[in-house]
Amino acid sequence: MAWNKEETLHRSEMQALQLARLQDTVAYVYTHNSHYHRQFEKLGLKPEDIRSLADLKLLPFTTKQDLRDHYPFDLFSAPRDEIVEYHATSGTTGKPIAVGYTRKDLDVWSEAMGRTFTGGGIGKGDVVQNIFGYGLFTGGLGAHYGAIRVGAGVVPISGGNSNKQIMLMEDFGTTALTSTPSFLMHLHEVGEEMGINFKQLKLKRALCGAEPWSESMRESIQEKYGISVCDIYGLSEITGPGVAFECHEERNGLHINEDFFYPEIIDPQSGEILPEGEEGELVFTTILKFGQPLLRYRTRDLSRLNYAPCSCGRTLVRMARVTGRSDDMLIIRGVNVFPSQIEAVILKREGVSPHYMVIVERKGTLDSLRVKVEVTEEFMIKAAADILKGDEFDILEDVTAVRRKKKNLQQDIKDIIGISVDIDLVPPGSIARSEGKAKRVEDRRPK
Ligand code: DLL
Repeated sequence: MAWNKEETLHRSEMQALQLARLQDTVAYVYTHNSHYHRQFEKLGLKPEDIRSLADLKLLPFTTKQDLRDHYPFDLFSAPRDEIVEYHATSGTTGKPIAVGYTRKDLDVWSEAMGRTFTGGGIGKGDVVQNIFGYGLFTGGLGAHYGAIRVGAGVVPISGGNSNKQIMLMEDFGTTALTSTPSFLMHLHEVGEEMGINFKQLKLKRALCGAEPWSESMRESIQEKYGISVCDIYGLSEITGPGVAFECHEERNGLHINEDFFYPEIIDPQSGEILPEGEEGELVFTTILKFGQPLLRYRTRDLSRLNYAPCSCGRTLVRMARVTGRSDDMLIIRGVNVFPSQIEAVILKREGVSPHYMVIVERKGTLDSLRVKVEVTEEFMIKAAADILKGDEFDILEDVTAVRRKKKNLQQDIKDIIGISVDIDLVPPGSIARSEGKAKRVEDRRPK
């Protein structure tokens, strides 16, 4: 059963609603945001030119770079005093991307998440242990609002702290989990070591998302916990979680809340709109958003659309599980990381060169990052001279210098990307040079 009647509209009713909202949005950003106003002028476009949904293709794309260039608030359309909540996410270099919500935006977000919880079979009477991080990340608060909207009881434990997670599951009688899939895999491992049999707890369901994952990982989590798991998708720029969700009845594609977020699939190279069913880059236009509405936002996520109504009764268009990205963004334990952020730190440091490699590995069930960086000739000469001076004390000094350099780099990178990395300092020239585009990432995670 759907949460809201908009989820089951006839296609023609949905399209009428979408067009009305799109036209309002276009008029609103044209009059309220100078970036979009300028873009319209450049294209010789007026809001009245958008007469049908097909006219969407006349509108300019918005990219992560646009958000970065207008950091923090220049893409907001609402006045600052109407913004009641802020979040932020990784940009491609040092600065994050900021997003802001008006009261009405929070209401729409909660509604989108209410549908997501209902789709996942979670509602009144459930105890939801919300493992998504609270803070600037949208996962924690987004899931929190959704749980409250459907009348479930929410335990706002946030991420980490495996022992306490397990204790609360037992003591509070948790029935539903909201988490990144990788953390649930990890938590199970910890629980097993403690002799916990998760199947004897009251757990029934989970909503997982915020990172790419596979059908086999779903099966594994379901089997380990004895629960049913739905995939949920979203991104901060559009709203956070709640852009699309699977229904527990079918679990065959994610229903997009398309009366709030209008989807298109484009060819990532040419920008052309692709026909239904073809894989390409997902693009969203927010059609009921006031703080920071975005036109044709390029998500870089690869997926497909399916307009056939679902046997669950919902008519919302479905997107296929996200299979990858058309850029180099990595998602490590739910945290978005761009190699360029790491590069920005390396370029600022003395003693290391811009030759580096980011290695993604899976240790046990958790993903980890290792950064291999070449030190400079000068650093080597200085280190060698220290060693050649001969006595043990100098060698120790040198070891300390290397250790200090590693530690500083580690801290700087953590400050920017938010997670710890291992650093390998290697001699100049030891990282393979490529002839074309430099290969900066080696993803050793099992597929
Ligand atoms: O990850 C919002 C979210 C929170 C979604 C909790 C689901 C659950 P960001 O941090 O802005 O927002 O990261 C957005 O994460 O563009 C995708 O690349 C990826 N992503 C999110 N959900 C999924 C998913 C949140 N179910 C970026 N499958 C997106 C694959 C996902 N990738």
